[in-house]
Order: sequence, then structure tokens, then C-alpha cells
Amino acid sequence: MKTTCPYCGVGCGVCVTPQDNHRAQVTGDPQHPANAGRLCVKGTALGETLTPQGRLLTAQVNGQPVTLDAALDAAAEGLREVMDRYGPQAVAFYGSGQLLTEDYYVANKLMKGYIGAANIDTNSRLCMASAVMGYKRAFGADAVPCCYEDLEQADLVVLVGSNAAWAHPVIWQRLAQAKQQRPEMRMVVIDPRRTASCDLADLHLPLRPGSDTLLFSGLLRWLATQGGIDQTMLPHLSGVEETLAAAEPWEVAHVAAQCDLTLQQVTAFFTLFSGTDRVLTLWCMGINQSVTGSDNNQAILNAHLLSGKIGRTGCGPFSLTGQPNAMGGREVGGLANQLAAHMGFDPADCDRLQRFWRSPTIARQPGLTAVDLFQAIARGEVKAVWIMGTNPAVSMPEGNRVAQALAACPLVIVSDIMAHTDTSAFADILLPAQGWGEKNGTVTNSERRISRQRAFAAAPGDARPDWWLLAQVARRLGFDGFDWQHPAAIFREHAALSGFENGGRRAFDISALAQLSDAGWDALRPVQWPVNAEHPEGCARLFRDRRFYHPDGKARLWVPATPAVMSREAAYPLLMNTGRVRDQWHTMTRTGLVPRLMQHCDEPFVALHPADAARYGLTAGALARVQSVAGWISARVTIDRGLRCGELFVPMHWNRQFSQQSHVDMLVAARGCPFSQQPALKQTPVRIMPLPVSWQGWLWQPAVTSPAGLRYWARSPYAGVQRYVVAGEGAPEAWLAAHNDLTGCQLQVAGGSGSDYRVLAWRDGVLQRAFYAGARLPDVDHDLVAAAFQAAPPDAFRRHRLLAGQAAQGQAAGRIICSCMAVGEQAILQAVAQGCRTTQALGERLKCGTQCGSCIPELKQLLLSESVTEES
Ligand SMILES: Nc1nc2c(c(=O)[nH]1)N[C@H]1C(S)=C(S)[C@@H](COP(=O)(O)OP(=O)(O)OC[C@H]3O[C@@H](n4cnc5c(=O)[nH]c(N)nc54)[C@H](O)[C@@H]3O)O[C@H]1N2
Ligand SMILES: Nc1nc2c(c(=O)[nH]1)N[C@H]1C(S)=C(S)[C@@H](COP(=O)(O)OP(=O)(O)OC[C@H]3O[C@@H](n4cnc5c(=O)[nH]c(N)nc54)[C@H](O)[C@@H]3O)O[C@H]1N2
Ligand code: SF4
Ligand SMILES: [Mo]
Repeated sequence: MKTTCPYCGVGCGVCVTPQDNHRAQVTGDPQHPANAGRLCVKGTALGETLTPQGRLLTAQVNGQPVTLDAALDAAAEGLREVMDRYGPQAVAFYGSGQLLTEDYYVANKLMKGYIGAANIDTNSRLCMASAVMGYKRAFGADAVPCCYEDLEQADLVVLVGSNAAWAHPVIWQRLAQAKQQRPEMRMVVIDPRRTASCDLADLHLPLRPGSDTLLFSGLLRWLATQGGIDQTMLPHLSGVEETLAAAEPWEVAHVAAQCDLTLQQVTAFFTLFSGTDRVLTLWCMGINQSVTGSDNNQAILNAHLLSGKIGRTGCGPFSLTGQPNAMGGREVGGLANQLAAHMGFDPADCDRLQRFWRSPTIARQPGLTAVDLFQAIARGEVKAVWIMGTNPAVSMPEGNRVAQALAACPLVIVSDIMAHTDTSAFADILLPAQGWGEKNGTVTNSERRISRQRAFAAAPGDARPDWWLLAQVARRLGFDGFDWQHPAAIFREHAALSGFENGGRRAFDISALAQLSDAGWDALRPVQWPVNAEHPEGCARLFRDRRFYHPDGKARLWVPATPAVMSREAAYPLLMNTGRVRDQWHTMTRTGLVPRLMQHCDEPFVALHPADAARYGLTAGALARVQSVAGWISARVTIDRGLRCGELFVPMHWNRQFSQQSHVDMLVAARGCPFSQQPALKQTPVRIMPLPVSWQGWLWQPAVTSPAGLRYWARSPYAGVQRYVVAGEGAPEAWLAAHNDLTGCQLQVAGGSGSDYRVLAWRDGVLQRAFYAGARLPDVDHDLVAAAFQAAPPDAFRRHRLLAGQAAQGQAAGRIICSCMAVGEQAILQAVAQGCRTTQALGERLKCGTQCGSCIPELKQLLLSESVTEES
């Protein structure tokens, strides 16, 4: 069965062979144009996420399981009551770029055409809103001009604000291969951090956070003064004079000073950009999640437009989408400031959409965007919210306020696949959704390619597709127009709308797919929009004819704002950056179930430069508290020389299901770009200090719980058991006795002085708990302990070994570096000591780095740390 990976916006095709026991074998689809058979480690591990563990199986109302019918009735009644009493503006939907296009279309139709408000926004506000604004301002349409084949065709690739090696690994694999085949290809990485993506970089610009528009304004001036303007492009552009005039002050030295770069670095980048014909710029959240997010996008677009590096092979400004269907959401109008099929709120568009839908009403004003939406809930203006496919209690800035808003909201409906998330904890009505492998629909990736997600497994319990849940509620509200029997029918309607009275004015047009039969939809091969009379087979690159979507047909250059240097209060002298780690997906609801994905980073961490660590009394492995004006979190310290001094990095993933208080969005303010309303999630002023604890330890148990009475804990699943790393005050024996129910257990105890305390709790010869504590985190053989929970009762000698936490022989694997082949740091270091000198030699010996390749930057780091330089 062929389907599409549900994680990132690369949109890889996968082949699935279902196996027994909720497992499936997943391989890359060699025929899918996005990946041609490649996969990253998250994609490879998809089969392991199909577990029924933790799934939401039945609907709930006020915490009680009910039939699906009863829950849908309750949802419709609740919404009706709010609409009748307070009007449509008191209702809101908050959706996700992980919904399928068909789901998204229905949600948007219900909200804007029937409930009659535009209060439907999504997590794409946190993700793509600035890119959408950039493209719309420059091209007159939210249209990504490029395609993945440009990755291989470019002579210079500029990666800005993107850690593609970890966040878009198959794009990175394609780049790595292209660079190997054509060593003359150049790559520039623009990121305040030295990331894994710098591994391929010929030039890394570790610029001051938030200074990207200055760099690109400087580039614009350079192009103008050094012969980099494409004269044939000028008739197709407006706004050139004022934009160039505004760029006038940005000569190289000034740019270098403001961006905190050297003159050489800036000049080298400008020279490469203007001197190379085929330049592809790829960007992601370092650009979008900023107070100048839309202008960051604009500044990049300005440079590509003026130099004519657009609409041609191997060229162009290519925004990478984050989620698997962020682009599909943009097509159906999944944001509060747009209508379906790339329409806006001018009266003609509103009228056109209402006629097409034959709907009783139509929203005529933009609705509330994500941050405003949760603030309106907090103020009591929005009284009912339906959250689907996203976990805002973790991922929204000002997380504490979001949680308070949800707690106070009279009606919170949540549809999710998991029973327990930080958001579902606030649900009055919980609806069980079908997940990947169970649901059926389409998604659109970064290069506008529409692919099918196909069902291959039966859905558990009462789980239903999101579109079906929405349509059922719509029908209960008495609305016509929601009686599809199959998602293909929704797709046809969506495709027909895209062509409805389009006349070439709207970029999104898939009208050639409006007549697809159910079977045709089911068999749909990946295709890039537009798919219409002009491009019946789809279209790889836009703007080849240099005609844009503004009424005058021209593209617009705009003057980007000059970002203010962020003032740092003495109380919060450090700047916190946030983002992704290689093997986790967002709030970990799926990847957090897979032990091997947990092993790359098994704890919330805060990375900082060695000089800052020394300054604040922190060492590698210590526990720290990071504090902003909004709150504090705790995390384990990692030292990272690739960070700039004064800047920290904290992953976005950890939340209350996996840790005590390490969810980073508790610290982040809700400020954002005034044009896109996208929050600035990458720059928060903070301070850091050691977290005082008197002991640390490991607690192993079969069940998932939230341990009480600790200063810190973080959980990771480990081969069928739950492993908690814990830390507390007082004595570990007192904590164990007070907060763990060990009645009826036979205890085997060692130590007890407070500095070294070990306990095994057995019941009928079966291990119930294993606890190892000390003044420092004890060194235990994790595989040994995990195995003891699965195995038959051990003999006395083995029990003794287990209590010591150490196997008689053998060595712990250490941190897992290669998740695909489960190769740990220790084995790698040993192989290096025994003479392996290259990543290739390591691969031959240990198989590490031979599957998806995303650990190769880390293998290189290990070779470097052992003072081995790759002999190539
Ligand atoms: N493994 C994994 N992959 C994912 C996801 C995941 O959760 N896990 N999520 C997917 C989603 S939804 C998204 S949106 C993408 C995100 O993909 P990316 O945007 O590539 O990932 P991030 O780690 O959020 O941030 C990218 C980089 O921006 C840099 N940055 C911070 N501030 C600035 C700045 O001022 N200027 C510049 N130039 N750079 C800056 C950060 O240091 C970071 O390295 O990843 C997708 N892929
Ligand atoms: N500090 C900081 N915060 C960030 C970011 C950052 O870089 N830094 N990045 C932001 C970005 S770019 C993004 S995209 C967001 C992501 O943040 P979220 O969207 O909140 O994170 P997810 O974990 O992907 O949430 C998806 C939810 O949907 C559920 N789910 C999975 N499949 C289905 C389905 O088929 N149907 C339904 N109904 N539910 C399903 C999952 O169990 C999970 O609860 O985070 C944002 N927040
Ligand atoms: S690169 Fe993205 S789409 Fe491809 S397998 Fe990995 S997570 Fe899935
Ligand atoms: Mo995202």
C-alpha cells in the first residue's frame, strides 16, 4: 500500500506492509517524486507508532465515556446554545496543518459559510503565516514558485533559518547527494547556531538573531551596485525605486556590524549570491517565527526578484513548509484571514464563495488569529472552541495563559487520537479521531505536490475521520451541504471551487481534478498544482512567464522594516532560541511512544555556550532552571560550542506528559509579526541558574504516571518499561517511601546513606520498581534494568547485579547516535579508538549512518571530538 508520511512538509511517499500486532513495515516509495525511496528516521519508525497504547477509543463528555452519537449531540447542542445566545462570533475552531485537506475543507466551510464567522485559525499561524504574507505581498498570491528538482539543479543553496538536516531530512539527503555529485555546488547556512545542517556548508553566517532583513537588504543594495540586477526583470516589477532607496544605507560594513558578522563573511555571501546564476534559497522557522517575520520573507523575495533568480530551473525563493499539510490548509482557507481556494474577504470573493456553497451566510470579516483567539477565550468573548489535530496547551506561546483560557472556556471540544494530552485535559467533549494509516485523504507538501494518505489499518474503538465528525455536527446543527459519503466527494467539491469563476486570477486551481471518480481519487498519483486546462498534468515551476497575480501582473518589491535590536534587561540577559530535535515530532504524542526515537535526546535540555555555562555556574549534565518574565522551566544542561555567547537553545517538544515542568512555551511571550500575527517563538529574554537538588536518580516502572514530590522528572519509554529520570530534595529514601505505593512488595535495598541508594521492589518474583539514586545521577546499565522487567525471575547473583545496576560484563551503549541501526556513542568511540577514521569506516564497522544518514553530522562531530578529521 502506498501512502504519504504524516510528519514533515517534505511529504515523502512510503510503502506500507501491515504486519500482525499493530505493526507495519515502512519503506520509502521509490516512485514518489519527493523522496525517490529515501526516508528519515521518523519515517522509518512509523510502523512502531501504530500501537494502541494511549489511544482515545471512545468519546467522552465531562470526563465520562459516552457513545459517539451522544458526544456529537452534545457538541452540536453546545455550539447551538452558544450561537443562539452570543452569536456566531462566540464560536471558534482551532485546527492543524496535520489535518487532511478534506478535513480542513469541511471545517472551513462549516465555520465560514454556515456558523458565519471567520474564527477558524490553525497552528499554521505559528508556522507558515509569515511566509503566506510574504508571498501574497510580493506575488499577489500564496504561491511557492519552486520544486524539489531545483535542489539538484541549483549552483548555490542558501539555507536560512532552517535546520533541514533535522527538520527536513530528506531534502537534506537530496542536497548532500547533489553536493557529492557536483562538488562545485555551494551552500551557505544562515543561522545564529552552528547546527547539523552546517555540515554541508561552505559558509556559515552565525548572525545576530532577528537581523535577517538587514542582511538581505544589504544584499539588495549589493545587487544594485555590483551589477546584480536582471534588467530584463525590471518591467515585471513594481516598487523597485523606493525599495532600493530604502536599502541605500545598508552598505556591507554597516550590515556586518548590525548583523554581528565579519566583513569577510558578508562579502563572501553577497559575492556568491550575485555571482551565481542558479540560486535557491530555502527557509523555515528562523525566518517566519519573528517579530519581522513577513518582512524577513519579503527581504528574501526582494533579492530573488531583482536579480531575476525566479521562475527558472535551479532558482528561486523556496519556503519549506513544516507540517505535512500546512500547504493544503492554505489552499482551503484554513487561516482566519483568508477564504477558501485562495480567496480573500473582498465583497466579490465573499459573494462568489457563498454562491458556490449555496450557504445561508458567509463570513465577511477576517476572524481571530491564534494568539488573539486564545486571548478572546480568556476574556470570555469566545465561549466555545473546537480544537482538532493540535495541542495548543503545549505549542502556543504564553502556555500558562492558554491553559487558563481553556480552563475558563464554557465549551471546549477536542478531537484527537490520544486520550491524554496537555490540551485534552481541558476538554468538555472529547472526540476520538482516526490517525495516520486509518484515515483517507490528501495532503500537499512544500513543492505544491498533492499526495494521497491512504488507510491500511482498521481504526480502533469509535475513532472516526475528522471530516466525518465535523459533518455530523454540521448536520445536527441543521445545515445542508455536509452529506458527503466519501472523502473523494469532498475533494471534488474543493477542486471545483478552485476553478469556480477563477479566470486565471487565483493561483490555486486544480479544476482538472474536479471530475475524478472515487477510484480515480483513490489512485491519484502525486501531482503539483495548478492542475487545470493549461497544466493538465500539473506544473513544476511557477512564474516562468514572469506574470504575477497582482492586478498589474507585476511582482512587488517592498521595503522591509528595520528590526530594532532587542533590548536586554539586566534581569533577563540571555536570549532563548527554541526549535526541533532530530527524532521527535512536536508535542511527542506519537514519536514519544517509540523507545528508539527517544534515545537520541531522552530529556528536556538547555544548550548553552561554554562561556555562559562557566559564568552561571553550570556544567554539562547539571540541572538548570530557565526563567523568563512569564515563568520558569527546568532542563538538563548541554554545552554547545555552536551557540553564540549569550544565547540558549531549548527544544520545543517536552510537555506535561513527559516531564514535570519543561514545556518551553510557558516562557515565550505572545508578541509577533504585526502583518502575519505569527508569534516570535525564537527569541525570548531569559536568565539561567542551577536548579538546586540534593539527589538525582532513575526510577523504572511499567506504568505511565506523573511522579509527585520531586524537583524534576522526565519520562522516556524504554523497551516496554517507563524510565523516569528524577531529582529531589531531602533524602531519596524518604521520597520513595512517601510518594510510591510499594505495599505488598518485597524490597531489596542497597546503600541508604543518602548518597547511594538502590531499591528493587518485587511482587511474586516480578519486578515492580527499580530505583537508583545518588548525589549525582548514578551510572546504570539501562538495557540490563529494562530487560529485568520482561524476563523470568532472576537468580540471586543476577539480582545482585541488577541492584548494582551494572551487568557483569559489557558496556552501556551510551547516548544513541544512529537511531536507525541503534548504535550508541560508546560503540562509536570505541571504533574510533580502534582506528575507524571516517564516517564511511564507522558505517562499515557498525552500520551507523548507513540508512537515513541524518546522524552523519553527529558522527563527524564525534570523530572531531576524538581529534580525527575525516580522511576523504
Ligand atoms: N524532527 C522534526 N522535524 C520537523 C518537525 C519536528 O517537530 N521534528 N516539525 C516540522 C515543522 S511543523 C516545522 S515548522 C519545521 C521547522 O523546521 P526548522 O525551521 O528548520 O526547525 P527549527 O528547529 O524550528 O528552527 C530552525 C532554525 O532557525 C534558527 N533561528 C533562530 N532564530 C533565527 C534568526 O533570527 N535568524 C535565522 N536565520 N535563523 C534563526 C534556529 O537556530 C534553528 O536552527 O520542521 C518540521 N520538521
Ligand atoms: N517555542 C516554540 N513553540 C512552537 C514552535 C517552535 O519552534 N518553538 N513551533 C510551532 C510550530 S511551527 C508548530 S507547527 C506547532 C506544532 O504544535 P502542535 O500542532 O500543537 O503539535 P502536535 O504534537 O503536532 O499536535 C498534534 C495533535 O494532534 C493529534 N493528532 C495526530 N493525528 C491526528 C488526526 O489525524 N486527527 C486529530 N484530530 N488529531 C490528531 C496528536 O495526538 C496531537 O495531540 O508548534 C509551534 N510551537
Ligand atoms: S523527511 Fe519528513 S516526510 Fe520524509 S520521512 Fe522524514 S519526516 Fe517523513
Ligand atoms: Mo510548523
